[in-house]
Amino acid sequence: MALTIQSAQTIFSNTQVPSPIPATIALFDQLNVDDQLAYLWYAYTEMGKTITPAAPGVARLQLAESLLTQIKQMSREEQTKVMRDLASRADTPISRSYGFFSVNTKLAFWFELGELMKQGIIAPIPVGYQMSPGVKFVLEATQKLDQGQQITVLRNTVVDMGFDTSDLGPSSYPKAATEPAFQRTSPVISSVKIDGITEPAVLGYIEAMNADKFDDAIALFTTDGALQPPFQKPIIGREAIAKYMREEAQGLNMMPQQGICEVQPDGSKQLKVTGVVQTPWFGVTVGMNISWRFLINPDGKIFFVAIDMLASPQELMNLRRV
Ligand code: EQ3
Repeated sequence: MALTIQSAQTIFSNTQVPSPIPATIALFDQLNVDDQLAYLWYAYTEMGKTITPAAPGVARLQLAESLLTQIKQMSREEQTKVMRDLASRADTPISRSYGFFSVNTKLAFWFELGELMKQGIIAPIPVGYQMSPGVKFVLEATQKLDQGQQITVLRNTVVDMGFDTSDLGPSSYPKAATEPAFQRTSPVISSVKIDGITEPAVLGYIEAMNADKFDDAIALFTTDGALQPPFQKPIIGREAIAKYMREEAQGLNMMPQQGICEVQPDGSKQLKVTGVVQTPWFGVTVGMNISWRFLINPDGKIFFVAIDMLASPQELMNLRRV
C-alpha cells in the first residue's frame, strides 16, 4: 500500500498528550489588542528575570533596520499605533513589510523594539494602559508552563503578527539573498546515539541537522517527503523543506535521548524518538522537550517526520502505544 501523508500524520498519535501551548495561545487570542501587547511585555519582562534571548547579529538586524528607523522617528502615539496595527494584523505598509519577514527576523525586530522600550525610547505599553483581569489570567496560565513552552508561546504570537502576506506573492521589500547565520552556542554533537534506535536515516538526520548541513538532511527524504513542524501543517517536497530549514532550523541543538522502532508488514518503519532541543535564541539555558515521529519507507528514506512539543518531561518516556 502506498504511504500517504494523511496516514503518516497519525502514527503514534495514541502516545501523544495534548500540549498546553495552543490553549494558552487561544486565551491570548481572545484579548483585545492593547491587552495582547501588554501581556507580551509583562510575560517577556517576567521571563527576562531568569532567561534572556541572545542579541541578534548585525546582519539580521539590518533586515529590520528600515522599519526600526521609521518607528524610532515617530511620536509615542504613532509608535503605539504601529504596535497595535502589528498585533491586529492590519493592512498598513509597516505591517505588510513585517509580514514578509522570516520568523527569526520578526523575533529580531521585536527584540530590538524591546531594547528601545527598556531604554525609554519607545513607549513600553500603550499610553495610559491599565492591566485587565484578562491579562492577569493569561499571565497566570503562562506561569504554569515550563520555559520551553513559554518561549514557544512568545514565538508563535510574534510570528502571527503583521499583515498576512501569504497570498501576495514574493516580497518587494529588500531581503538578504540568504538567511543570516546563527552563531552556534555549544559544540556540535557529532556522534549521535539514541537508546533503542539504529535506523541510519534517523541518526543521519540528527547528525546533519546538528551541523546545519540541510542538504545532507534533505537527501535523506523521499522526493515527496514531508516535515511537520510543531502546530503546523506538513511541509511537502524537498525544496519546500529545504527553504523552511534554512529559515528556521539554523543553529538548533538536537539531543534525542530514546526511541522505539516498529517495522511494518510492507517493510516501512515507524519510529518515535524523544529528547531535548535548544534554540540559538536561548542557547543552553532553555531545553524544549520534543518528540520526532518518523515514517521511513522500505528503501530507508524519510517519507514523513513530525516534530511535536511535549506536554511535560514525563512524556519523554511515553513511547509505547497502549
Ligand atoms: C517588546 C515586547 C516584549 C512587548 C511588545 O508589547 C510585544 C512583543 C512581541 C515584545 C517582544 C517579544 C520578544 C522579543 C520575544 C522573543 C521571543 C523569542 C526569541 C522566542 C524564541 C523561541 C524559539 C523557539 C520556541 C524555537 C523552537 C524550535 C524548535 C522546537 C525546532 C524544532 C525543529 C526540529 C527539532 C526539527 O527536527 C526540524 C526543524 C524544526 C525547526 C521544526
